[in-house]
Formats: sequence, structure tokens, C-alpha cells
Amino acid sequence: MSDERTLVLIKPDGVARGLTGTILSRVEAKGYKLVELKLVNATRELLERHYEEHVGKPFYEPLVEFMLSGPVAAAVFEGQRVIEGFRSLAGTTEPTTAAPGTIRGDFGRDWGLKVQQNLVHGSDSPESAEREIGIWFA
Ligand code: IDP
Ligand code: MG
Repeated sequence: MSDERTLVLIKPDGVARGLTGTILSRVEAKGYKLVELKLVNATRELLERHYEEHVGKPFYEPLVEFMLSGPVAAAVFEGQRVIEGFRSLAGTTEPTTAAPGTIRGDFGRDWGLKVQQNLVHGSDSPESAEREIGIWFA
């Protein structure tokens, strides 16, 4: 039994739209184990650490502002290949073209803003997961 873990964030759009339970339910229904869960009002400092790879990109500041706009549900899920499995459930970054059946494909759309509001974050590698879990669950 693998203990691979991933950080899942339900971004402020997902929480504000009342989709927290629906999204967590999809991940649980897939079979992954929920091992940490909390609602967080993120600080700029926390988000600057979390999104350090995106510093300097045109959507960076809008992304930080968006993530500060309301509470975020932060969760850790565990299971064999959960990093890849959650990103498959989430769908591609752009919600317009994310596959139907995915979280972003089913619940997301383009709102014409400087940052894509796409409901969820999932770690993209074991190294990112450990780093990000350390930031959100210090
Ligand atoms: P990911 O969340 O699918 O891993 P990343 O490339 O890590 O995508 O980008 C982080 C977040 O920044 C995305 O989830 C999305 O909210 C936003 N973002 C990424 N690329 C763009 C873009 O080209 N335009 C607007 N927003 C973007
Ligand atoms: Mg990413």
C-alpha cells in the first residue's frame, strides 16, 4: 500500500459556489483517502511560497489576488499514484476545454479574467506535494 500523498486545494471559486463537498466527494469516490482537511484564509506570504514557480508570469499577481479573495479548502489525499490520479480527475488547466467528466470540465468556465478560475489545485510531482503539504499543513 503506497503512502503517496497530494495537496488538493479547492480554490475560492469552488468554495464560494458551494462545490466543496461535491469536489471532495469525487476524490473520495475514486477511492483516495482523505487524511487532512481545513478551511484556510490564505495569506499573501503563504501564496507566494505556494506559487513561487509562477513568479513573473502575466497571471501571477491576478492568481495571488484570486487566491486571497476568499477561503480555500485545503486537503491531503493519499493513495497509490494519487498525484496523477487527482490531476486526471481535475482536468486540464483551461476550463473551457477541460474534458467533460472532470472537475474543471464539469464545473468550470472562462470568465474573461486575467487568471483562469478553475476550482482546484493539485500537486504535480512527489517533490511538489511534499513541499506544498509543508506549506499548507506546517
Ligand atoms: P495547474 O493548476 O493546472 O497545475 P499551473 O500551470 O500550475 O496549472 O498554473 C497555476 C494556476 O494559474 C492555474 O490553475 C490557473 O488558475 C492559473 N493559470 C495558469 N496558466 C494560466 C494562463 O495562461 N492564463 C490565466 N491563468 C492561468
Ligand atoms: Mg500547477
